[in-house]
Amino acid sequence: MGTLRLVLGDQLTREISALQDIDISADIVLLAEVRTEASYVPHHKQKIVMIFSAMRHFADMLQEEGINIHYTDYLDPENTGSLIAEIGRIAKHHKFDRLVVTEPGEWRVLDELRRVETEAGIAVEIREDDRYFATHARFGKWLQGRKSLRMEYFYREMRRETGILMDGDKPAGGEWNFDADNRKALAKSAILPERLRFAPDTITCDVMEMVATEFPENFGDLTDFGWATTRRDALMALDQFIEEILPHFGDFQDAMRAGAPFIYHSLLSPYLNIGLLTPTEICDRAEKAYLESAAPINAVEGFIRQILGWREYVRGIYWHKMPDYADSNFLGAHRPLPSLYWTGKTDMRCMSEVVEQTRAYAYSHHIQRLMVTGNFALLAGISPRDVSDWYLAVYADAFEWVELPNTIGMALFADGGILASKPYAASGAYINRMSNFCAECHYKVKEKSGEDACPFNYLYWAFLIRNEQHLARNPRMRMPYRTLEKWSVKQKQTCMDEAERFLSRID
Ligand code: FAD
Ligand code: DLZ
Repeated sequence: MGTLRLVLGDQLTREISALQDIDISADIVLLAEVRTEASYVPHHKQKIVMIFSAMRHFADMLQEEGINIHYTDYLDPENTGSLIAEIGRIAKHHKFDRLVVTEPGEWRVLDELRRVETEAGIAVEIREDDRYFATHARFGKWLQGRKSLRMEYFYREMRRETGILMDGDKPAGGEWNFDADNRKALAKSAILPERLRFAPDTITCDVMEMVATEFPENFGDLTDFGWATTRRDALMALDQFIEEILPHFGDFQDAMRAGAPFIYHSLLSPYLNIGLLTPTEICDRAEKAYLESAAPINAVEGFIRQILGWREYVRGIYWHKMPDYADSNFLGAHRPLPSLYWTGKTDMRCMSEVVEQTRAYAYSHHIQRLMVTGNFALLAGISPRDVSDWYLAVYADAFEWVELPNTIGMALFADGGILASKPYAASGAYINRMSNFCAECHYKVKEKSGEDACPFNYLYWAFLIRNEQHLARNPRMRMPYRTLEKWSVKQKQTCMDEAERFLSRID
């Protein structure tokens, strides 16, 4: 009797644990395009196209190896619409000793798969996902007895343990962290590299047509679709990044520019998150560039920190804090998500730029997510659940294990400081320093109040006033609260009124 092996849309790695001991003569691999996964949030059209096309290419590759595949096409009239029901459907026609699956990246799906045994009457083996540097047990060990869960401490342990960017027991380049060198604004004259984009092949074109018909109301344009959907193309994107872009990554990591969504970022997160590339191979390539003097230490360390540090750390936090983590709302924020997050219609140029780039590419780089759309949501007191659903829907790389801690913990401080030592709240001055958005904005970034003032300015102070009870004792917030101490009650009330007036008219 064979085994049924389920591969999910973000598990497209040939070496995935669910396939490791496959018996080609007896086993069947199931990949299923299902309504439940395609609509638990209204995914960006490009995200659905990328995942379905990559699933179809992956299934073809396995089939070429002689593996038996059961592929459920989205439009198959017999498609039951859910993973569990698809498992049940195939189990009606074949006898299996068990279902083998690598643990999914989302709590919701894990919970569902745990029910297969009772609901589909088939034994289930859920295997660890070994595509990460830290297992759940390893992260759990790091958490034990710790008061401060700062990423930096975890990252250093990961460096020591993996030997990545280490000179014996010392960090390569003499420092653990070169972040201070990585905050340069982009010069007006800087010419940014042309990015490798991939023209849709026949499989991708078929999926694009289907998505345009089946998901017409979903956010996002398909016109500029250029994501890789095979490992071969994803490796080409990695080559281009390492050779042409990585050397500049560090310096301009926080920079933003109108009409330039990518700057020197890698655009590799969708490939990493669906399994076309692995974190180990990416870190190895970046380290090699440093060792061969093809990229400076601040760029390579900054880049590796994102993958070996942040990516592993947020995954650890997610699995150790779920399911309650999703309901975190430390600051009691309840405002519904304004429609401008979907329409891009606003006079705030930074917000309209980021939303429009998101619509065109299903991508924004980290500082745009954190300091523009995230910062606005934080200052405006938008419900963490609404904000989180938006991020989960609109980015090609969005999967809950990585999206949720970034939104709840990093952008919104909704976990009360588990992930960040202080809220990433900033006024218009920060956006002006790191971008050219403000130059042609309807609002004036230098003005603090009044009809023409940049809303980020008064929203910033109103945020501090509103959350004084929660934040004033935070040692890292001492400076702005000292400034606020000098404000009169009337001044504070005027600021709060101005913020409220703006927010009440936002829709
Ligand atoms: P680069 O800047 O080139 O960074 C290299 C790699 O490091 C990325 O590919 C990514 O794998 C990893 N990385 C960088 N920053 C982080 C981080 N904070 N957490 C985890 N990994 C990181 N990232 C996702 O992969 N999926 C998400 O759904 C997601 N949602 C986010 C939501 C918010 C509110 C914020 C503030 C950040 C979010 N991030 C998410 C993290 C980060 O913004 C993206 O990983 C990054 O923008 C992807 O673009 P890139 O590949 O060009 O990254
Ligand atoms: C995101 C996504 C989408 C849009 N569709 C599917 C699908 O039809 N079938 C599938 O197996 N996976 C899909 N995925 C990815 C899953 O949502 C992802 O595997 C879970 O969220 C766990 O991370």
